[in-house]
Amino acid sequence: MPPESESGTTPLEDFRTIGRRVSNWGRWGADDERGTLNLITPEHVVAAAGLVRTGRTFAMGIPFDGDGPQEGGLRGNPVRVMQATGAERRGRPGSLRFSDDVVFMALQAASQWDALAHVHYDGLLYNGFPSSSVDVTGAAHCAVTNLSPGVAGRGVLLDVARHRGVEWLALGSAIPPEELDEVAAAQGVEVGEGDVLLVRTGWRRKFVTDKDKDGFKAGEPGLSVRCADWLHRRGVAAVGSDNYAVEVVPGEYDDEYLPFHMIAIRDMGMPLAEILDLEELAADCASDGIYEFLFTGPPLAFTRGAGSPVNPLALK
Ligand code: UVW
Repeated sequence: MPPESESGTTPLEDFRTIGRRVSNWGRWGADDERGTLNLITPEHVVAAAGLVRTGRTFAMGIPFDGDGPQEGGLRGNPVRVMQATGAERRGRPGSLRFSDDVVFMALQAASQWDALAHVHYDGLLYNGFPSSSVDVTGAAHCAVTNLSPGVAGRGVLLDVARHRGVEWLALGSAIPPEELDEVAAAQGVEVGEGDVLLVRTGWRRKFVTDKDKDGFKAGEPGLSVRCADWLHRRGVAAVGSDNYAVEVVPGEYDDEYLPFHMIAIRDMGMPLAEILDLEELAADCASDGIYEFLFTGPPLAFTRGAGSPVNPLALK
């Protein structure tokens, strides 16, 4: 029997109630800062490596350039400039010329991991660390370096947009857990312990089609908070999506912004991967009917970082 909040037949519970039910605090020790990544065992990685059969490889990071969806504000698109082009001699002897570049960007500017330090509420981070452990110098606890050596294991794509027969879901369209089951059954794939779940809403396709930066960030389709129980019961290790926050926006509570973030990151200890490009992978999965693969997504080891750019790969 699913908990009522997962069944969709009763009013939504307070997000804190859901968070308490799916909490992983203490599960891997009082000092744990890796959260649900602990669910990816060496055996899972070995099994996931066996999913590579053809060598087809799909990069899911979007281009890190000025054409991304995050114009202006705190997280404008990455700005990259050359500080050497090879035209200069640079005082070195001989024939060598070299080019170098410099980049200015928020760690959350494009495809990214949210570290467990990214979100907190009621004064506490994942596993009960005080929110004061994040200050202007960065995160003393739950920093992105705790995702090292990286996220590698079985990936599963649930292509919700294709299942609904649309190019992209509408802004504000919530994906309930029952639909995740439906899509998985239709695709002939199961989501299990230690998996990295990728959910395709088509929101990246919409952006690539209409190039509407304001529209990309005005809201989005995504997971309902009711999916938290579903993910917890299956032991999913991490979730990624082609939208900017994984979850539906506007959300399901009038007075809480990004409630799934609070439950997933702070209560479950689950890193989220955002602004992914799942288009080529999804087309390939639709053509061969195989929705599982080896997923790798190492973060960059930004000391005390609350997130990291990422270019995850799916290998089939
Ligand atoms: C916030 O905007 C707080 O988070 P994210 O980038 O993870 O959606």
